[in-house]
Amino acid sequence: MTRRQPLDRLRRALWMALWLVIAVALLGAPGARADDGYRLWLRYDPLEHQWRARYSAAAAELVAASGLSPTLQAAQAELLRGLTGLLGAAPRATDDVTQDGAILFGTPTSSPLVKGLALDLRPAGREGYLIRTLTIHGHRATVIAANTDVGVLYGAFGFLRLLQTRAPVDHLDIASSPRISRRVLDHWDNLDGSVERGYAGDSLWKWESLPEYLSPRYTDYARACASIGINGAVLNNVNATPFILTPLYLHKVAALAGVLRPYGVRVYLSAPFSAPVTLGKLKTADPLDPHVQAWWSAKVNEIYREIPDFGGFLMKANSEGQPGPEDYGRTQAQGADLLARALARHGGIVMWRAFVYSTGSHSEDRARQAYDTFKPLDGEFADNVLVQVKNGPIDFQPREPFHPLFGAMPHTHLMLELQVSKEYLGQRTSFVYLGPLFEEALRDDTWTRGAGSTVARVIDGSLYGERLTAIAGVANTGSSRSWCGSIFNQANWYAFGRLAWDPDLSAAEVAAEWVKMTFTSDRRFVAPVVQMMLGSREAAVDYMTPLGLASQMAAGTHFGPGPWVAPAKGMPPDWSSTYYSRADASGLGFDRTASGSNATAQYSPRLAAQYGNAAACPDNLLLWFHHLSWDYRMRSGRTLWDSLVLHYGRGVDWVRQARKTWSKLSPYVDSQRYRLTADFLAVQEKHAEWWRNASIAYFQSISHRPLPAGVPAPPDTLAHYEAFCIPYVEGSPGHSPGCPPADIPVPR
Ligand code: GCW
Repeated sequence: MTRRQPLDRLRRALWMALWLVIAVALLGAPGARADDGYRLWLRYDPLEHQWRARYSAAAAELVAASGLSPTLQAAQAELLRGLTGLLGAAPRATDDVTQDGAILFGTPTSSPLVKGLALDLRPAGREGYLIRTLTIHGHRATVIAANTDVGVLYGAFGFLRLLQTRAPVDHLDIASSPRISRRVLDHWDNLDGSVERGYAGDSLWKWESLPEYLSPRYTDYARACASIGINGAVLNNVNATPFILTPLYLHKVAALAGVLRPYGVRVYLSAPFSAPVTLGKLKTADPLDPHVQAWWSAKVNEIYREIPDFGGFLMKANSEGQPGPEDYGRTQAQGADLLARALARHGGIVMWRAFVYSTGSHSEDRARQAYDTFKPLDGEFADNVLVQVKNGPIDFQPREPFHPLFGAMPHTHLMLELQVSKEYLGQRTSFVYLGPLFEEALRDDTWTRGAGSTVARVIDGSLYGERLTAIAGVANTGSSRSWCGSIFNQANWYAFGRLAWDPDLSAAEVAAEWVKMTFTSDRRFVAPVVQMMLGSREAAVDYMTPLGLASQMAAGTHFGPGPWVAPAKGMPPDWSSTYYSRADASGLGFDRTASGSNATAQYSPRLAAQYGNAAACPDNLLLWFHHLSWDYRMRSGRTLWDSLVLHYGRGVDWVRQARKTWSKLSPYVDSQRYRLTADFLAVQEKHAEWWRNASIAYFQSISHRPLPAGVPAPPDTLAHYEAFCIPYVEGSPGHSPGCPPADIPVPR
């Protein structure tokens, strides 16, 4: 025994301690790491050991032909990046299958190996893909094949998703293709860098530094879109300025189009209908005027010289002060036709919004207006026009019935517009997963051709045999590091893309996918978080606008309650809350039955009968269609008043419970994303309480009914809630109209 032994032991112990520290730092609890959410669901962090071992055998080499197109290069880069990250080692790059576990990707045109397989690629269609496990040269290979390069790119993302969600990949036989051909994000981004109803910072597009500077964010945006199959982006706000059509901006647009193109994302623009006057210096923008027609035609030709695959225009006309064909006594169809003709020879399309309502008339029911305007025009829209219809007849409320135009225009291409950005659902901070709302909107049955005439089947073209099909989501992206202002808002972007690709997916499966890709596949995290996500939208309905109420938000900002907002001088009555609630001594709700506005008659006879009869109308749409006495007996046996009050409380309770659930989940998530979500849930609890208290205080001042036993009274007076307001809200330009300029009470 020498004297060195104790020293060696000490040295060994020190080394071990050091290794332990390094190991903990590298592999340690996720809570120790910080993550700003920038990578969205495309994180590609190393999988758990057992999954890495399992998948590595299927990802030994990546086989690529030479001379790949930019799109196939993007697919290759994504596969390399994903596999290297998830599995901890890069697959060998080869040009032939040389061992088991090869991944071969391509089209029959791009890859002789894929061609040699003589696969039946018909199920892949124009944009879809096959993923199959096959034997090539005696080796087991995964083949990602498609008819088009973009199909391969979608297939690459599809394959990575299998790994990210820990699905078996040993015997794959997948065929996937999108049901809807145009899957578009509508950016309400202004050229000054602000975003209308944007709650995630400034615009993604940095116009001032384009076309020279192409931010890496543009590429990451395109990757994210491609990963969920989004293939179009309207770059600017529907409340458009003509500048977007100037040569200066068209250069910039072309530069962005160049970045998005390899990822299959086409660029579209919004344009003001009056552009021939404001930009072209013509005397009129009348769609029947030959000079106007020539102006648009020349402008469109100019656009296609810059952007050969330009998608077309999204138009908001004669809506909320925007110019339109009605200014010249022309119909919406004549307006759309003007642009459609200019675009047709280039293969471009027009997405013509049905969000049209004339302001000012007191007697009209706003919910009827789009139908009344558009239904008579069925069959008059050109073949390259889609009428873009919001999911509900008013405006992206927490809950609305489906828009009666769906199913009502069999000779018109109809597309669906959803709002991803949560203007009326708590904006940046509230934890509200929109999957259930989108699912509901798609699955609603219009009954126009018997059972199963769902909105999804109207817009995917299967009900009326249309070829031009589309769906749009108002984007929730911005310059915020997390893209969407919060981690959980990312799920809404994801869900929009996934449901646009396949409207039959369920909100639950999409949520589970997203959670696994974004956080972890640990069941102890996935199960409670998916459950939270699935309950979150109904909770928001409960504490904001239960039982079919709508548009009770603060004026202008749409953040926070404002049920007392009455028609203001110079403002259209339907920009108030009382117009919608119709709360009075006799009861609550908007009578849209035959005895009221008769909006129920815009639905198929079966639904008209159901909605028109309070006893048959679903509870969650009751006050949308009926004005009922405060003492009306609900199916539950409770009075309407008691029921209303309990819904508000239920919403608040949900948020409290969600906070508790989340507080136990810190071991499974990095500290930064954990904290942000926890803090935002705290904001939401306050927000929900504010909604509950203000709404109960207001409606009680009209119902004069006592609160149900055991329900706490709002802590403040109605006057307090009415006076409290938030003067500035992200995404809402200017000072909130509901706020007095001075003497603003301090928030509690
Ligand atoms: O929901 C309303 C919004 C407006 C928006 C409009 C629309 C872009 O409050 O900000 O304008 O809808 O959809 O055109």
